[in-house]
This record gives sequence, C-alpha cells and structure tokens, in this order.
Amino acid sequence: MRDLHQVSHADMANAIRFLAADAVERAASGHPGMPMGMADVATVLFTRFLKFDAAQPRWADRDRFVLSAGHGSMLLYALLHLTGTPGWPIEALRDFRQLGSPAAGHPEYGHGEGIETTTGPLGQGIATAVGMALAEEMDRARFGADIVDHHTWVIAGDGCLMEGISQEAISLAGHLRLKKLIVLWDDNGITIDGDTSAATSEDQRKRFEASGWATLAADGHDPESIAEAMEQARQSDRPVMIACRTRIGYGAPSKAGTAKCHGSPLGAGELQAAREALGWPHAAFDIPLPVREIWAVAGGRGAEVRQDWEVRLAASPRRASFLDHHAGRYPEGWRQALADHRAALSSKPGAMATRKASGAALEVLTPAIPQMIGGSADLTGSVNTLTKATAPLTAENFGGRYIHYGVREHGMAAVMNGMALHGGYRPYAGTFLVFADYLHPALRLSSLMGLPVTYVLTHDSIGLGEDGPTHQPVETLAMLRATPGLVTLRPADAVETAEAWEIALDRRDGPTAIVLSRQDLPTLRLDGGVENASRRGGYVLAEAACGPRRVTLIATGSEVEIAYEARALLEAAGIGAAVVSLPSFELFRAQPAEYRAAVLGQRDGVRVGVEAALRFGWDEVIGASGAFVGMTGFGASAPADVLYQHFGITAGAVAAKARDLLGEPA
Ligand SMILES: Cc1ncc(C[n+]2csc(CCOP(=O)(O)OP(=O)(O)O)c2C)c(N)n1
Ligand SMILES: [Mg+2]
Repeated sequence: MRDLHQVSHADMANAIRFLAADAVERAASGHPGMPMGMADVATVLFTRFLKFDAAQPRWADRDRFVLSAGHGSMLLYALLHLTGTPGWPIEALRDFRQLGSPAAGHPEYGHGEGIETTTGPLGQGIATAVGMALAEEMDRARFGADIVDHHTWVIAGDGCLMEGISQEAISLAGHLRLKKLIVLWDDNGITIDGDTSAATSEDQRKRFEASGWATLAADGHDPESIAEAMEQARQSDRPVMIACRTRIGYGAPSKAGTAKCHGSPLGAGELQAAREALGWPHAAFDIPLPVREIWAVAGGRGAEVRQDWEVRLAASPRRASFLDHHAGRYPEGWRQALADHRAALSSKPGAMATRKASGAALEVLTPAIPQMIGGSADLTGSVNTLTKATAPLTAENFGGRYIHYGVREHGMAAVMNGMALHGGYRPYAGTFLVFADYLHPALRLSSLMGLPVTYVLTHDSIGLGEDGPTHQPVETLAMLRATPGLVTLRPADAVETAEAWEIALDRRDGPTAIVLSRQDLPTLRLDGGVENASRRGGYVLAEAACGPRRVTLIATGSEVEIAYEARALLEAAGIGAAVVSLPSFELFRAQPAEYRAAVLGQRDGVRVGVEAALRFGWDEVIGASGAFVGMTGFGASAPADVLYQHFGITAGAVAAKARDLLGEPA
C-alpha cells in the first residue's frame, strides 16, 4: 500500500469540507454542517479502513458504507468524486440538487455508483445497515470467509439515534451479535432546533451497551484518535458504536458548533472566512493536484485486495453457487412445483384461510429457492411464514433462513431492505395488515429503491373478528395502493394466493405486498390454475349465465365469495351478472384499455365494488356512478360473521345495490 501521508490529513479532509460547503452554496440549499464536521472521520475511514476499490464499486466483498445521516449527502458525493468512483465528475457536484444529477438532495440508491442505499428519513440508514451486516454473516456462513469477509460502516447523527427505528435496529443487531457492524456516531450535540439537550439526555454509550454492543469514544477531529478506535472496532466480537465527538460546521468561524450551519448555505462571507481559518485558499470546486492525486490513491487502495479476491473466487468450489446467489438466479423447478401445487388445490376445492394458503405455497417454494429468507414480527403462528425448509437464524447459526425479528415491524422492513441491497437474498416477512403503518417508512423506501422484498400482511379486514377495530384495517389497503412501485395483491382463495407468490418472486424491481385473510375462504378457482390469472391484476371469474351481462360485481380477497353469492341471487332473478376478481389494482391498471373495459363490463350495465375496507381508490374501478359495498369507518369487536352482517357487507346488500342501479329494486 502506498504512503498516504505526503499530503496532510487536514488537506484531504478540507477537500471534503469545501466541496460540500461550495456545492451547498452554489445550489443555494443543502446541509454543510454535517460534512464539515465529519470530514476528518470520513477521511480516516476511506484512506485507512474502508475496504473498497473505487473503480469497481459493485465488488461483492467490498465494505458497505451507509450515510444514515442522509442530509449530509455532500459528504458522500465528495468522497465518491475524490476517490474516482465512475460517474462522479466534478460537474456532478456542481449540479448538486439539480434535476438529473446523481448528487440529489439526499443519497438515492440507483442514482449513482457507490450509493449503497437511499437515506434521508432519519434512522432508516442504520436499520438498513443492520440488514446488510446480517446478509454478510449469512453469506459468510454459506460461502466461507475466503470469499465473504467485509464490514458495514455507518455514519449516524443525533437524529438517527433519536428515531424509534434505531432502537429496533440496535436491539436486533446486538442480539444477533453482528460483529462486523460499526456505527460512527456524529456526536456533535446539535440538531435543527439547537442543542440536543433541549430534547434528550440519554447516555448513548450505555444505551448501546445495554443492547449488547461494544462502544468506544474518539475525538472526531484527531485522526489518530479516530484510527485507534476504528482499529479496535474491527477486532470486536460484537457490533461497535464509536462516539465521535465533533463540531458541526468545523472551520466556519461564527457558525460552527451551532444549528445555523445544519441546513443552509454558510453565505459568501462565512465561507470565505472558513477558507482563511482552515488555510484553504483554493477556488470553489478547485482541488489542488497533489490532494487530488492522494485521494485517487486512496480510491485504488483496495484494487489489489480485490484482485486477490477474484483469484480466490475463481478457485473456490463455491464460485458458481456464489455467483448464482448474487445474480438472484433461482434453481430450476420452482415454477413447475408451484404450478403443480395450484393444480392440486384446484382439483380438491375446499375452504382455507389465505394466510394458511400462503403458508402452503411457502412450503413448496422455500425448499426450491434457497435465496428466500423468511421471518415475522413475533406473529409466526398467525402469518404462517415459517416452513420446514427454513431453520431459525441465530447468532450461532447464520446459515438459518428464518428470522425472529421480534416485535419490531419497522426494523424488520428496513432489515429486509438491507438484505436485498446487500445482494442475493429474497426476504419476506409477515405481520398483521393493520401494522403496515408501523413499517410503512421502510416499505416506502423498498418501493423508492425498487427492492424485491415481500410483505406478508394477514388479518386483513373486519374478517379477523373479535380483536376489534384496533386490529381491523380499513384504510391500509388504500395506503398500500397509493404507494408507487409497490404491487399489492389481495388473493381471493388458495389458488390466487399461490399465484400471488409467483408474481412476487418474478418481480425484480420492486416490492410486493400479499394481503391475506384470517378466516377460511372457499376455493373459487377451479380451472386448475394453469394460467396465472392474477398476473393481469383482474379477470372475469364467473361470466353472466342467464343472459347478457347487466351487472359486474368486482371484489377482492374475502369479498369475492360474497360477490359470488350476490351473483347467484341476481341470476336467480333473471339478471345477468358477472364476478370480477381484482387481486391487484396496479397490475390491472397496466393492462391494455380494451382488456380492462371488457373485464369491467364498461359497456354492459352497472358496476358494484365489494371490499371490506374504505371506498377510497375504488372510483377508478367502478366509476363515479358505480356502487360500493364496504366500510365507512372503523370496525368493531365481535365474531366475523356478525360484523359482516352489522356493517352490511352481505350478498343481499350487494344484489340490492345492483338492482337499485338498474332501477329494478326487489
Ligand atoms: C424521519 C425524519 N424526521 C425529520 C427529518 C428532518 N431532519 C433532517 S436533519 C434533522 C436533524 C438531524 O440532526 P442530526 O442528526 O444531529 O444532524 P446534524 O444537525 O448534527 O447534522 C431533521 C430533524 C428527517 N430528515 N427525517
Ligand atoms: Mg447532530
């Protein structure tokens, strides 16, 4: 390794400081304080510790670096530029926060090489990093330390540590003893409102230690103090938090150490004064050649290590399985196994809760697809996510495939994101649909990043019965359907449930929510499930039989059965009625207009929507003149069948609405 000490540490750190402050100044918006405060820590990390090769930012065995304090995005962009990461010319930094620049306001996964995850919603980064560190342990257990051996480094601020999700993440990481996770806490005592003492008096080190972490402290402006702590952290047998004491906006004469430099440009005068104070006479975006060169050396530090790794991988007996795993290639046979399963369900129609049908589909899929990693937020027996093929994952057995996330929905979702980002894994995990609210910020990031994680959301309506309105979602489906990039599926029976799983596993570019009933539902699909009908989002399950179609009854999940019964009532009265099953609004919306019109019977009479949830979003399907049978407010505590009667979600009510619309009341 070349000597990096010809140019001073201060010069290297100042290069970061001024790239950040100048970019914020030019954009007239952004956060200079955090990059200026953490420039020393970041310089030590990137020049002496982080295992990476800037020329190959996707090298599988690189250390992961997560900027959890995403508002300090210019710190990351400055590092990516200085280390020579592809796609990060100085122009990208000059265009900070402008449309089309990889240097977006907050780091966005997929917008530029080297951005490991999207951050900005405080706390998400640290929790996502737990998933990455976990995936590293899992990879090492599967493929061996000769090809998997890297750390996950996180920079987290006061805000990240105040957010509740950080507690879930810290607690789980400590429990699983993720020893290759190192959190660098930007301990600057400042947030937007001013001194952190206004809102918190926690002893952070004790807090982490209580969760099974090791902690260290460093002077965040003394490179040797930082290096000593990082060296020690790498030897730890448990996750490590290093409290890096820093001064926000370090170098800005009047604003450093105050909230004034947190989130707005320093201003021309203060910026010039900082240049003088730190001895940086260079123009904005001008990095002197020796500093530039020494940073480029830092960017190439890992090249040899990576090449050695390539040689080891080439010689490894696990090479093929490692590459398949990371490319997300499933072994042959899973699709056929699932098709056989669907055919068997169709040939022996019975009644089964779709949450149970999901468990049955997982029993078929998990032995076939080793990338699938299950779990639940302490509701395993209710959400049916555990299968015979998925042994529990523990600190002693990272070869396991089932994660007991504990009662930590938000952390669970972020950890799934981290596993998916790390590469290879297809995480799925379950909780009750109503608690999707507890994990939604992380689910939103799954969608924004386009990560193929699967949410198993059961107990999906008043149909769960006695647990009452706290547990009965009425608005949650609308929230999921309103989330861009998410595919929500609410299957009507066991066959559609198996189809939903096939759709989820075929998705590579976004998350899927599978919404499932607690109560038994009859098998309605008797066609052998040969073709995956759910792929079109909606389809005619039963066409009008007694005459031309005059009514189209459109339902999802458990209400398809009710629509079916309503159809029988209408047909008995000589009114031709069809039932449309609509498991996914998003997939249906993607179909050609003619198909949608034909399914919905847009030229054939009236439409009635049925769903045990709020009408919000349904006008798209039934039109403004359509009728809707569903919920108008919260549910109640009672047996499910009583609730369906009480709230008027019955076949009789559906048939009556249809007849009203036809002007032919019974
Ligand atoms: C979940 C969430 N809530 C609020 C914000 C708005 N916000 C951005 S930075 C910040 C303060 C963060 O303080 P700290 O992490 O200490 O950063 P520093 O001021 O030290 O840079 C807040 C409240 C956010 N980005 N995410
Ligand atoms: Mg702070």
